[in-house]
Amino acid sequence: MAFERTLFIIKPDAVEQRHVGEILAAIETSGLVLRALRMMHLTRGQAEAFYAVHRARPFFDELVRFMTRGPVVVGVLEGDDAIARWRTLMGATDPAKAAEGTVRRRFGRDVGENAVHGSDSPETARTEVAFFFPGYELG
Ligand code: 3AN
Repeated sequence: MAFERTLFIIKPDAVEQRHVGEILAAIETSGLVLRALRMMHLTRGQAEAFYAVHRARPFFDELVRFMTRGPVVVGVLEGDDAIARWRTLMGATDPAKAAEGTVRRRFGRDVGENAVHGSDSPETARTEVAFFFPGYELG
């Protein structure tokens, strides 16, 4: 077991539908620790840069439009195996395939509007945390 930090995003669909509180409650109930939190409205440039690995995918434009259509909540979670634990709590990318009780099953609509994001590896987590919390002293 490794102590980790991971980045999460509560996406515009979940913010619009006022699920921020329930998602933060699910995080805290799971035992993961909230380490940083910020609400912001992504610019097109920020969304394109954040999702740069998906630039060649057919859904890239749709993804950028979606992620910039309203405010998001971004934050850092920490704990033992935080990356895998948050991904388990999020559920599968497609909410219809996500396990019962997961955040995407509860609040997601489809593979695009799926309520939340989570880093997928320690390297990605470091890059993504630095992207939204540059120079932030996480201790
Ligand atoms: P995950 O977020 O579960 O790691 P990825 O890395 O496959 O999933 O996809 C990154 C993001 O791109 C997803 N969270 C989703 O919002 C979006 N996405 C993935 N597939 C599609 C698709 N077919 N159409 C629209 N958006 C998609």
